[in-house]
Amino acid sequence: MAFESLTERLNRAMKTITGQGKLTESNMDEMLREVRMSLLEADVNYQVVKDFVANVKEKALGQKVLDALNPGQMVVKIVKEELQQLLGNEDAQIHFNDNGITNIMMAGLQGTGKTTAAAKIARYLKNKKNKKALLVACDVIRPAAIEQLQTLGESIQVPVFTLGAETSALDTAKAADQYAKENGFDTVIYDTAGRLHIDEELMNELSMMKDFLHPQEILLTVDAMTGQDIVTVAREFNEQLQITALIVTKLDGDARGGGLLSVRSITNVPVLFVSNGEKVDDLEEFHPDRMAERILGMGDILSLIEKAQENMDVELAASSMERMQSGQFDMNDLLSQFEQMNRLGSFKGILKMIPGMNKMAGMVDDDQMNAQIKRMRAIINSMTPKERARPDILKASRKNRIAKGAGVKVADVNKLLTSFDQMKMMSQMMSGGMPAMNPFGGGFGKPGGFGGPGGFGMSKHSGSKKKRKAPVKKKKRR
Ligand SMILES: Nc1nc2c(ncn2[C@@H]2O[C@H](COP(=O)(O)OP(=O)(O)O)[C@@H](O)[C@H]2O)c(=O)[nH]1
Ligand SMILES: [Mg+2]
Repeated sequence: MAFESLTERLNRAMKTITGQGKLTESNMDEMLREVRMSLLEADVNYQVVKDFVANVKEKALGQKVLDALNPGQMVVKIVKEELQQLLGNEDAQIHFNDNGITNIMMAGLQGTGKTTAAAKIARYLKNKKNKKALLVACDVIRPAAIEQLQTLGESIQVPVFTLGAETSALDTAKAADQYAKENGFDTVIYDTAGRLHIDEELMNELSMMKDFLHPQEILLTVDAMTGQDIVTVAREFNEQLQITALIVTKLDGDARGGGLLSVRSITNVPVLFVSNGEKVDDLEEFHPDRMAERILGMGDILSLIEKAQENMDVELAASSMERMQSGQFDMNDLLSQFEQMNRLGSFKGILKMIPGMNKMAGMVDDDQMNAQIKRMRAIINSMTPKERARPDILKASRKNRIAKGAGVKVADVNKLLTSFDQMKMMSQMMSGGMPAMNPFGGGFGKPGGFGGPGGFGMSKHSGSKKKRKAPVKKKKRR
């Protein structure tokens, strides 16, 4: 995931100051030096870093901050606000045409993710904005691109218009425009061809399409992995085409993130979406405030909730949660939780969105986790309905049978049963309520962290008004 080391370094930088009772120019300078290094190492543009640090310093040395009760936390807040400013401050929105069809034109270099993003946006418009969307295949340079778009269109059930690779992009666009009008489409997304580098031919083709379509949006896809090149590419495309917004792709890779952090302030073009995977639902609306918090390791619980609402069966999750808290949780619930989790994407990604869990995320190996979950699912699937409902009846012979059925060792079955017991116990403790977690406070296992005094599920100051359940005696099983 992008920003991993930036987050860690920024956190370290700010720890130097949050612990200090008094803010002085010297400990401030030390922190800012660290912040500056972190950003440069993340490949953020030099001038952007310079301005950023100067702004933070100016604000932090302001009288109010120095006199504040906890100046360290005030500085963290200032850094967050400056980061947010850098990322654009306001959420960008798609401009819809009030008096007719909204035309959206994709642009970008080859391989940056135009075709994939076109389909993702079509899906987003259809599901979230109730649009009747049409995809148009105007990449006639690479014949496979038409097929790629058709396959994607099929998977999201959005029609794809094409005249084949023999017709020029402009003629295809003209015909598609006519077709959209005749068939009641309200939003049309034009996929276009890319090149390895910006060249005149490409720009001419795109300009002609633009002149004909008068698109409400020209969306440029840029690849996060290319770092500061994003800025160069965006600037050139913007000069020649006046792009309206950016889609930063491949944030799921190990990009350092500098491109995303620099591009807005240098080109003044807002980021509309970020893409973090190859699947059609791996697209996120870009919110500068949430991204700033994510970069600072504060998590992004709002985006996580939205993702959950979109991908999970919320009712099912709620009822399983209820069963968990009332101690009725069984293997069927566990199985359905695994399935729901699966739909939320990578574990690393999920953990990162939870405040305070950033460090944990760094330790998680997604492949290993997936293999483990697959094993656990196979074990549960080998149980009879009765065994799933009452795992406490599992004795040696049943365990043997299940292990065989799932192709695992008996030890794996035992491991699952132990985890299940632990989950059950945890859930009963958690029903006492979750305290607010401080991103700069303790981590897992530390005081104030998970399981420690004042931590996750055990806090006396959790602020939850829910009644605490009496601890349930653990049943003996084996
Ligand atoms: N990991 C990852 N891969 C992506 C993302 N977006 C696109 N891709 C992949 O990048 C490759 C190029 O994408 P494509 O849409 O064909 O790029 P185009 O040449 O600009 O149309 C394909 O293999 C996509 O699956 C993303 O956000 N994350
Ligand atoms: Mg393409």
